[in-house]
Order: sequence, then structure tokens, then C-alpha cells
Amino acid sequence: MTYLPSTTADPGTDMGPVAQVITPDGERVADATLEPWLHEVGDDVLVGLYRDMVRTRRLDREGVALQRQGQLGLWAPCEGQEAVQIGTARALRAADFVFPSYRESGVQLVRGATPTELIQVWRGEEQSMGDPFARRTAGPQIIIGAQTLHAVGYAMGIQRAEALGGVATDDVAVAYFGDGASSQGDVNEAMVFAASFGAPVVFVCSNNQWAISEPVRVQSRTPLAARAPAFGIPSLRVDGNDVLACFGAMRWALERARSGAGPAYIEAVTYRMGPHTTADDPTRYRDPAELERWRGRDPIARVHALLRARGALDDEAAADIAADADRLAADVREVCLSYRTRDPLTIFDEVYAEPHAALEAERRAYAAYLDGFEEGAS
Ligand SMILES: Cc1ncc(C[n+]2csc(CCOP(=O)(O)OP(=O)(O)O)c2C)c(N)n1
Repeated sequence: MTYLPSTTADPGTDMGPVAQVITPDGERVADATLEPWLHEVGDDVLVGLYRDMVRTRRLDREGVALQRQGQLGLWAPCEGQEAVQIGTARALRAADFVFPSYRESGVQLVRGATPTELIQVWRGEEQSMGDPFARRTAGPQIIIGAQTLHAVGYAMGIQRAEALGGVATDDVAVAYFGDGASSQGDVNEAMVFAASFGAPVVFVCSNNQWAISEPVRVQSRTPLAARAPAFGIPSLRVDGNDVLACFGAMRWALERARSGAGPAYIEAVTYRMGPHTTADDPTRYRDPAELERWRGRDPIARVHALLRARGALDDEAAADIAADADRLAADVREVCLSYRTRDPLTIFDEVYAEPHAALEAERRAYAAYLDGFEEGAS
């Protein structure tokens, strides 16, 4: 049998075949696949998801501001991607282990990251992300796709825990990555291993349409979710700006992995509203009309509209949530400003247990380089 790819498909902007339960206007609609995973989700849960998304956006804007003010080395904005992060992360248990990319600030927040842990890494501070085992969440992965292999390795460890003298669990490992990462060898290897060993791992692909300046359509002639079944992994393609759809999809995936049925894959179709990082200028490669189209699909606005229409969110509750998010941002700023930039030469201090000549030579050369910036140096 011959399979021919469609050359006319535009997986990036084709919003048709996605599972959705909250429309961009805030209307609750049914989806046959997702509904079984959502039946007992009440307004209280939805308010919680809304709160988490508001906090994530506020944190994100503070991160960008702190970087612009020279307080952070870099920030990878996640504005627009709050629903996939919060919906999937809130479906997890504390014991599951999460392997995120650098853009999953909302996931880190849900996993209990403190203000210190949230910004340390972007300031390049020692200790970086704290102890990954304390929150069962790895630090933000910069190497594209590498965390998918880590997640599969961890999941295979879960399978073997008892045989290795540990305790059997139904924990699940989760890997978050982007559409660009799905072109990476690591991700494809991870999927082969996950499928071959039936590992309890969930792949969450946040398809935000762009891998820096490369649009997803350049990298894939089919929706990304369509690739997973070819590896032997069932997948769901959901509206990544619909927090409830992401929550339901994740429950489906987790249940599968926990019950021993093996890995699952979610493609959450979303959009990166801001730059790739604070070092990027998307106006050089993105059509402003595209950005405007996606503004109408804002993940927070639609939940806000739904909750208001149901009478589950009044002015006072909305103000409380906004104030709570402001407090988080203030805490992050306070921690950030409390750091003192250290003498750059201290980077040589703890690289080796014992000093040696080559290190000393490097230190001297770097000191001379830094002296070159002194006022009046020529
Ligand atoms: C192995 C590797 N190759 C290249 C890079 C440079 N790089 C950083 S981000 C990025 C694009 C990633 O796009 P995507 O996976 O869609 O994630 P997004 O940033 O959109 O969330 C690239 C190529 C890298 N960090 N690691």
C-alpha cells in the first residue's frame, strides 16, 4: 500500500481538525472524544485553571520586563500558551515526573516552583533550578528535544523499579516540547523507544507554529499528531488554547500510561504571541495579520467569558485573582533584585577541585579581557 502525503495541507493554521470544548467566544461545546474525561469537572476546577493561567501570564510579563531592565540574561515568553501548560500540568499527580522545555513557565508554576526557582536559571545563578526531585520536575531544557529521551528513560525506570529493588508505582513521565523539536532526532528516537517498550510516558507537543523563524509547515506536511501512530503511539490533536480540552486530553493520556497501555501523544495547536526569546524579533519573519487572528483565540479570555456567563466569576473574584498574580510578580521581582552580580572571575573558582596551570592562564587572560572595558582603556 502506498501512502501519499498531502502537499496542500497547512498544519500550522488549519484549526479544523482539533478537539475543542470551549470556543474562542467562551461557549462550552461537546467533543465526543474528550467528554468522557471531563464529566465531573465543575466550575470550581475551571476557576482554578483560570487563576493558574492568569498567574502564568503575569509571571511571563514580569520575566520579560526584568530581562528588558537588564536583571535577567534571557526569558522565553509563553504568552498565548497558558492553556496547554496549565491544562496538562493540572491533570498530573505530584509523583509524576515532568521534563519541560525552556518555555514551560506555567508548568513550573503548577509544579510548585518558588519565585527563586522561577528566575534563578534565567539570571544564570548558581543552584539554578533547585532540586528536581523535590518537585519531580526537571529544569528547563535548552537542548531541543533532549528531554524527551530523559522522560522515556525515566518511564522505563518506572517499569523496572520493582525488579531493581524499588517500589512499583503507576507514575508517569511527561515530556514537553515544541513543533520544531519534533524534527529533531532525539524526539523520534524517544518515540521509538517509548513505543517499543510500552513505556508510561506522555509526549506533549506545544505546536506554537514557529521554531524561531521556521514555520511548522516547512517542517511537516501533515499535522504533527498524525506522526505518532506511525511510531505505534496513539495521539490526540487538541485546541491548545482551550484549557479544558488540554486537561481532558491529558487525563486520557495519563490514564493510558498509568494502566500499562503505553505511551500517548498530544499535539496542542497553539500560538506563541511574543518573540521566541527576548533575543528575537518576530516582526522580521511574522505577518502581523497572523498575530491578530490568534489574538481572537486568547486562551484566558475565553475561560473568562465562559465563567462570567455562568455566573461563576464576579468582579470581586476576578480582582482577587489579578491581585494574587500581581503578588507573585512582585515576589519574583523582589527575589531577582536581591541578587548581586558577582565578580565574573569567580566562574573559575569551583570548576576543578585543585587549581592547575591551564586554569590559571585562562583566569589571567579573562581578567585582562575584562580590564579592557575599564574607562580609558584602549
Ligand atoms: C539541539 C539544538 N539545536 C538547535 C538549538 C537552537 N534552538 C533553540 S530554540 C530552537 C527552536 C525550537 O522550536 P520549537 O521546538 O518549536 O519550540 P519553541 O521554541 O517554539 O517553543 C532552536 C533551533 C538548540 N537549542 N538545541
